[in-house]
Amino acid sequence: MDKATIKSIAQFLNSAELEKREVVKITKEHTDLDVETAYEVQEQLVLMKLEAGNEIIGPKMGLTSQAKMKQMGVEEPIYGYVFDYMVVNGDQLSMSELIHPKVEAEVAFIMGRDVQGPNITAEDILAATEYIIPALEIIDSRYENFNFTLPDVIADNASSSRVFLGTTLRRPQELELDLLGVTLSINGEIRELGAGAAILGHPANAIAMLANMLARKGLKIKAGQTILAGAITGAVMLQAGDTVSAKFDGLGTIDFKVK
Ligand code: 0L1
Ligand code: MG
Repeated sequence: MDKATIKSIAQFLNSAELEKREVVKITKEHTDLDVETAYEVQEQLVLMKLEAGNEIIGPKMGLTSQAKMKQMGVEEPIYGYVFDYMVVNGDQLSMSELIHPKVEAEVAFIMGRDVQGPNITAEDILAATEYIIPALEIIDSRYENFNFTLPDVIADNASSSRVFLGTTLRRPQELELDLLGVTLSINGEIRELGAGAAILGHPANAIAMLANMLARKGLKIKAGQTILAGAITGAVMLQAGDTVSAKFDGLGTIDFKVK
């Protein structure tokens, strides 16, 4: 695929996000879009957002659960980027800014040091992490009915849309992250629950994998970045009027209302 086509797909997906418009998956027309090219589209999309004055909070990992990987028929998770405008301040999610959002409970790593792959392990990540915080990710695929292939979702910045970051900070050594229990309730009813091990056996494994995937592109994890490790729970579709509450063992709660 030539550079101009890659840029035009990135522009198309960026406009769909900005105009809150769902679109047909890219691979319907561009049947030759493979994973490598999809990351090139994502790079262009990221560049467009940076040129528009947005800042990267950190990369994020997606498709880190066995269930999601099986569903997509893939063996490797994917990554995308969370930008400053995606971080919600306060406790309200505005439906009018989004297409068809879903919420999933995650943990985020606040990095104290740069981490340069390859050959990074979970131990390296834990040693380089300053704090762990709870997070709720709002994924909002730009594709109709979340209907996409792996290259489509990579090109679409791994469905990144919004994130609520919790205020409880814990040192990684204070937690057993694989045993971290989480419940996700909507309107007072527990809809999803899970433990940190849902993320590749241990959330630090996902961040290590991220460092090694970024290294293939000559990139690294940077000190100060806040990185979503992947979903501990399944993703739940949101409706205006919903009240969302997530409880994280030892990491407090995150509550918000969908307006
Ligand atoms: O953060 C994620 O795991 C999202 C990956 C994309 C899959 C989806 O939109 O469901
Ligand atoms: Mg996620």
